[in-house]
Amino acid sequence: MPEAALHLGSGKVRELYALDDERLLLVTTDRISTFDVILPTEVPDKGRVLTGLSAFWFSRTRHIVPNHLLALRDDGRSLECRRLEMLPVEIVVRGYLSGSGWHDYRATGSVCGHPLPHGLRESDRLPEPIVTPATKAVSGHDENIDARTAASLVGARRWAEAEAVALALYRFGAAHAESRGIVLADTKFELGIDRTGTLVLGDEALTPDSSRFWPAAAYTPGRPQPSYDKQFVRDYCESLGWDKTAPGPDIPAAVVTGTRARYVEAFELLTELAFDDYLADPQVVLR
Ligand code: PZK
Repeated sequence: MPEAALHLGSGKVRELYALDDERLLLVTTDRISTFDVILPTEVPDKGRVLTGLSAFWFSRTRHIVPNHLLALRDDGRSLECRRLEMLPVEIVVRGYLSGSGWHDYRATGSVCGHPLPHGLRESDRLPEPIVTPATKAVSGHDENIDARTAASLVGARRWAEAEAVALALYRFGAAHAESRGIVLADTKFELGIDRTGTLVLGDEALTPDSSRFWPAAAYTPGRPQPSYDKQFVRDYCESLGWDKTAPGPDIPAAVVTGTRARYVEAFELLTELAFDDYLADPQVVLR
């Protein structure tokens, strides 16, 4: 990052900088979190896998919605982005019943105001994908809200537009992933508005950090599914009997290597590119 850039904020995994009044730099690190805790051990190339996947999807979904990507830097882990006015809601699309969706369904039979059929099991495919908005609560944990509440936060017309865009993005991503042996169970989008008032896709898109990717070959409803990327890390952490509060444990080299391989495998399946080609020329994902 040669030029002066003002650090705007840190996520668990990403760093955000201002380049100027109109441009941001979104840097994805090799940090990994599990059970909501950042671990002390990094996974080499994880940042470049996530950045490359995001850039890949941005380039292939422009027919659905414009996005904030201006440039992919040659480090492979940094995106120059247009600065947007971000909507104050996260937009999750769920095609399968998992995580907080499964939790809410078990308690109420509904998810974010969507009544669902009786008798669904954990990880079951839904009859149709549903849009489940959430707000960032002060606790740092997202809080599911219903469409009425989302519409009151962004306006009814804007909410209708955001819902339609998010559904179309999910359907596109899920169909592509399915053809490559990956179930896209759910995914989170962050949308913003540009200076002309146009709705624009921001943040990262359709990555394993913003989505649940499940290996299709192992899909078995009725229980939680193994995660495509983080399962080795989760299994190792579970084997320690760690209480899931910070600081997390160091991760052994073999678990790191296996996890890196899973990220690279997801990248290669979804992009149909060799990861080495991406390292040699990051722009390859945009073509
Ligand atoms: C924006 N975040 C999340 C927080 C991170 C990321 N295009 C944009 N315009 C204006 N703001 C944002 C974006 C994007 N993307 C994203 N916060 C603001 C965030 C902390 C670290 F890397």
